Parts: sequence; C-alpha cells; structure tokens
Amino acid sequence: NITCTIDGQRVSVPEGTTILNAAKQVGVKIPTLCYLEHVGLRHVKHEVGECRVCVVEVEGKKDFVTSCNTPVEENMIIHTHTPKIIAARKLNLEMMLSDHHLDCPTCPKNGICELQKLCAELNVRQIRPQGEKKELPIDDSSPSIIRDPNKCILCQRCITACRVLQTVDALELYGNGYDAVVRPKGGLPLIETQCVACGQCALVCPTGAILEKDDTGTVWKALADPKKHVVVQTAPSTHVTIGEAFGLPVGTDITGKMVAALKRLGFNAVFDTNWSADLTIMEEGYELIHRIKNGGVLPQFTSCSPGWIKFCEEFYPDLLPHISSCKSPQQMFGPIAKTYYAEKKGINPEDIFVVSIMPCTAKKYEAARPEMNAAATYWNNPNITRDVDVVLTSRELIRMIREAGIDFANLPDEPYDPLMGEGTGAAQIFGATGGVMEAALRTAYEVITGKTLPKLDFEDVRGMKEIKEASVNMNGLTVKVLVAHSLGAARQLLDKVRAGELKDYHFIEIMACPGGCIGGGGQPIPTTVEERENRIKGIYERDKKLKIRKSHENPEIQAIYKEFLKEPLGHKSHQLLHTHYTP
Ligand code: HC0
Repeated sequence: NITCTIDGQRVSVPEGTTILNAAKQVGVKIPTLCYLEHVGLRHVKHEVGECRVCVVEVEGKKDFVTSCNTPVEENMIIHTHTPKIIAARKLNLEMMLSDHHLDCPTCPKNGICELQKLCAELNVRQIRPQGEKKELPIDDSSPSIIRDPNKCILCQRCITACRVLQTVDALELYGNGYDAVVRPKGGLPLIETQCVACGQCALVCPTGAILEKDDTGTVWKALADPKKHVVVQTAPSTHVTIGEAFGLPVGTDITGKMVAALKRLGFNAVFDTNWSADLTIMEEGYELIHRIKNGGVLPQFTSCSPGWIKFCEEFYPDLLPHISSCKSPQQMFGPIAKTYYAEKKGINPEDIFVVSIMPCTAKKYEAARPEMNAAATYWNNPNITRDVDVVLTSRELIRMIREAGIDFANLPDEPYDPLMGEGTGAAQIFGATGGVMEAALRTAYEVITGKTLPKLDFEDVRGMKEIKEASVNMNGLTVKVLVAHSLGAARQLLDKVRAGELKDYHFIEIMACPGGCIGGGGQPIPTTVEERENRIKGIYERDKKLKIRKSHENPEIQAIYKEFLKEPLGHKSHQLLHTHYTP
C-alpha cells in the first residue's frame, strides 16, 4: 500500500490508486467533468485529464496536477481545496465557457447538463476570458441522434462508449488545440459511418453535444389534427423509468400514471408494446421450434433490438441468417394497429397515426427502415407510408408531460385500452437483459412439453453478467441458450458463432444496451450503474405482481389468433409480422 496525506488526513491505498479515488476514501470530493468511472455496467479507465477541473496541489510540484489520472506516491502531501486551487478550477470552467454557445435556456440538456451543474456548484459568476465561439455545422443526418459539436467540451466520453463498450468505433478525436473536435470517423456525416444509433454516447455526454433527435413537434401536430386517430404504444422498460424524472424512486412502476398522462395528452387510444411483446414470443417461439425440428439455421438470434440488428448488418453480415425473421414488438404493433385494429374499429387506416414511447434512439431508425411498411402492402395503399409514424424516447415523453403541465406524480392509475392493451409478466421482463429469453422459455417449454412449467423464474439468464448461459430440458431435448447485453459482449459471442464454436446452442438473446432496454440510449439522464440496477428490480417486481405471466396465456393474444392471424407463422403473420435481412 501507498500512504499519503490529503488535506491533512493520512490515507493508505493500493499502489496505482489515483489521487481522486484516494480522496474519496477520506470523504474529500474533488469535482470532475470529463472523468468517467463506468461506461454501461463496465468499469473503464477514462481519465483523459482534458477538463482540468479536478486539479489539486501536490507539495514539491511546481504545477497543479489532474487528480483523475495521477496516482498517489508514498508520502505525497496533497491539498484539494485551497483558494488557489478553487480559483484555478473556476478559471478552467470559464475557459470552457468562453467559446461555448451559452444557449442554456433553449438547450435540451437544460437542467440535466453536467457543465451547468458544475458551474453552479463551483459558484462561477463571470466569464473573463472571451474566446471566439465555434460555428461548426450541426449533424442531423441520422434519424436517431443529433450532434451539436459547438457544445462539445472534448471530454471524449462518447468515444469511449462507442469504442470500448459497443466496439462500434464510429467517433474520433481530430485536430489539435483550439481546432480539436470530436467527430464521426473520417469527418463523415453520422449516417454514413458504422454508427448503430444505440445512443450510449448520449447517455455519457455531459453537455448537449449529443442527444436524441426531438420528434415531439410532429406528435403535437398529429394530436391537434382532428382527422388523425392517434394511437400510442409504451415499451416494457418505460413502465419503470418515466417516474424518476418526476421525483419518484428509480424503478417505481408507473404504468397506470403513464397511461393517465397519455390520455391527458390527447391520444385517442393508449396501448402497450407489452401486448405485442407477447405476440413476438408466440411468433419467435414457434420459429425456434420450427428451426429445431426442420434443421434450420441455429443458434437463432433475437431480433428486437434495432441497434443490434444494425451492428450485425455492419460487422457480421454473414451471420444474418441466424437472426429471427420476427419484427420487434414495436414493429409488430404498427401494422397490427393499421390492419386488425382499423378493421375492428372501422377506422380508415390512412387516418391512424402510430406513436411509440421507447427507451431507445435506434427505434427511430428502425421505424424509418423502408421495409417497415407492411400495412401499406396489406391494403395496397401507397398513402400509408410507415407502420410506426413517430418514435419518442422516454426523455421526449417526459418533456411533453412537463410541457402540458401534468402533475405526473399525483396522477391516478388508469387502464390501457382493450384489444392491444393487455401485457403479461413475460412481456414486462423484455425490458431487462435476459428477459426476452426467459419469456421465450416460459412459452416454449409449455408448447413443446404440453406440461405446466413448475417454476417460472429462470434465474440463470437474469442479472448483470455480460454473458449468461442456461439450459432447459424439454421432453428430452436440452435447449441451450445464451444472453449478451452491450455490443462489446455480443461481439465475443458472434466471433464464436462465426468460428463454429456455438453449434450446439439453440437460441441467443442480444440487446445492444447494457442492462437491456432499461439502459437504452433514450432513457432518463442520468443512467448509471445504479439506475440500471434499480430499474431491473422494478421490472421483475412488476412481473411478479401480474396475474398472467406467460405470453401464450394473454387473452388478447389468443383473441387475435382466433379472429385475425389464425396461427403463429401463418399467412398473415408472414405478411405483417416477419421480415428478412440481406447482407
Ligand atoms: Fe425494448 Fe422491445 S424490449 S427492444 O428493450 O423486443 O427499445 O423496453 O420496446 O420493440 O417489447 C426497447 C424496451 C422494446 C421492442 C419490446 C423488444
């Protein structure tokens, strides 16, 4: 161990410990901005020392040192909050602000910006150095993510998230000094890089430099249009994440309040993506059984996370035949709303406007994919352009609720509308890593064996481990499954599939974001390890509370098969609920 003195207190820490972390041990908080301890659920070394707000004084050293990347040395004497250091920190913040566009009141990060918070914390009251403001073009080429490089403080957290966590590596630091910028690789528009739109960069960006593209205006317009019948679906994970923006504990089940809020916003019908998650399990479960019985390509990969689909297309196109042909629950909901629901209610499908509330920036890109227009083909009507018209992230819905002046925390619980509003516990757990797999196993077991499942909880596929594994005996067949969350973890499995090492596995769940959708790139900020863990607890608690916990027992799913689809993998299912990916 190394012993040093921090603000007069002696502390012993293992060799290699930084001054920042040694200070924490004696209760001294040194401010940081560019520093990042975790990306996703993974511990990282992101200590670029760029912002210099963590500077401290070390006796015997002429210059201040950055505490985030300087290890303590034996008998070091460190001062962290002398007047000189406080003044230096403030000056460093002022320098950052001197070329920053100070448009805080209209910045979407207003109120949750780390730079803004730190200025308040350090009592910065003036900006003395006057630098030239950058006038770099805003990159809005992606349907999911918008980049405003003028707000970038070069912390490079986004680069670490993209490179280390997701292994996509679509961003780079370019140039030096005043001209340095973080930009998409090669200076291309984001849409032309290998970006998969997962939005993990947005979760770690301390300012408003990277965020979701805001589509709230389009939704307000649709809600105000008397000709439009506006229906909304809510993703599984949003049931436990929206409340935290309104002061409720992280992981609180706010399902009933969310429905009430959506009704007050003026949606004509409020439905649940949990309903179409149950539908997905029927189709995907039967597809798996079909592949096993008929020598199809195995292991089958889940297909519901659009960041993951794009990742496979970009980096593993040879493995695309492994991906289930099922559309995601979001994209199953859209065409069903514009066919089955339209027919049942006698509404012209052209007038139905489908909005999704998703935790995910990539869902915006998914809904915009050209093949996601099955309702148009079904009706042979070119006036229907998309199955899902607009995708809003959790953060955008939160902003709409605030704009409408709704007192969310005190709303009563209200129920979803019938027909596509019932969701089981199996659907609820889709929002956490391992959940799609567990939901599939609950149904596949009963379909294959004809017996009732003795224990519903498949603990082996739950939890934070990046790669999880389970095997389940079904009438003598041992079904072997794997689960990965984050694209870095997925890459490990995909390399093995490519090398032929996972031939005896049947099913692999991959979610692009750490923790699954509860850690999606569109979720409330902050989304750190702690929020991810508490949201996951909320997901499994809601599953336990629900009376029906298996997808095939959902009465509204049984009804759509009886009245409309007829059978899983049938003609209409193929027309509306399945797709295929080509390299
Ligand atoms: Fe998910 Fe989904 S579980 S991807 O995370 O499958 O985004 O929450 O909505 O579509 O249902 C996201 C969450 C969804 C879809 C579902 C799946």
